[in-house]
Amino acid sequence: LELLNRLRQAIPNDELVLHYQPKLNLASGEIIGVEALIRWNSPHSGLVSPGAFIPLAEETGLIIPIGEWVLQTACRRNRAWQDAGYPPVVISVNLSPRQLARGDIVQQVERVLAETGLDAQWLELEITESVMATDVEKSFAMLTELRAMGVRISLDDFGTGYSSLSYLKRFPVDTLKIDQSFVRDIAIDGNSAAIVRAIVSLGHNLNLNVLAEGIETAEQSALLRQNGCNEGQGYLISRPVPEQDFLKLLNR
Ligand code: G
Ligand code: G
Ligand code: NA
Ligand code: MN
Repeated sequence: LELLNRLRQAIPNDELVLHYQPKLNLASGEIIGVEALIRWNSPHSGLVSPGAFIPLAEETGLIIPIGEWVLQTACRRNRAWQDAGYPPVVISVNLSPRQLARGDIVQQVERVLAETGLDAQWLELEITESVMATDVEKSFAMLTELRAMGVRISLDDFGTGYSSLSYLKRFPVDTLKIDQSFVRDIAIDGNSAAIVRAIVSLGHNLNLNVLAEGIETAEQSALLRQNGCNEGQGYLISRPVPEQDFLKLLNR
């Protein structure tokens, strides 16, 4: 309860921050995008990772104002980088199922893009497979509208959820993010390697981008490229870092 009260104050007290993790074209080394990941700079406990407060925020509904803050901030910063002359990148924002369940995400995204002046093509929303399985018709309609606006959609943690492939066939999605559990074991476990290969060919055959997350070693990166996966993210390239550190990477 005390944690909850402190978390409620986090937005008005300006204690939330975004860190940024680049996404790379593995072949060229070029930064093609960046994922915004929230942290809570709490005067009480220091820099708190989202794993420690996002579940509470989801339970209590605080994820709604927090999620809106993340969307606003990510779009505003990305527009500021473009205005400052940095090479343009797509910024990805994680959406909780609850933010979609509320039903006004399309209007919220429209408003934030208008307020920040960011073109829709530079925003991507990361959703998990569970979103596709809950209230399918409503999710389908909202994602279709977002995509019609030019916003991209990626499926996070792909391969770990419960969704059937029939959802994938009809859902408006641009990118599959191969879950890091498969990437972690790709060099040591034949089954993980086989699953990665299957996701890559499934995605490409459906005309989707496929990105591997959680790349920690050069060997994993090489194996991914050998298996046709050309986009990646992970500690090998960069941890999620504060804005100024990300901009140094973007400038290189
Ligand atoms: O680095 P990492 O500790 O950043 O993130 C831990 C978890 O928190 C991940 O599952 C990530 O998707 C989630 N997360 C990070 N930032 C956000 C955010 O802005 N919104 C939501 N809903 N989840 C986030
Ligand atoms: O659920 P989502 O995929 O958004 O969560 C991303 C999480 O994975 C974040 O906590 C982020 O810090 C973490 N992460 C990103 N790259 C790596 C990596 O290379 N290795 C590990 N172990 N975690 C990573
Ligand atoms: Na994510
Ligand atoms: Mn993920």
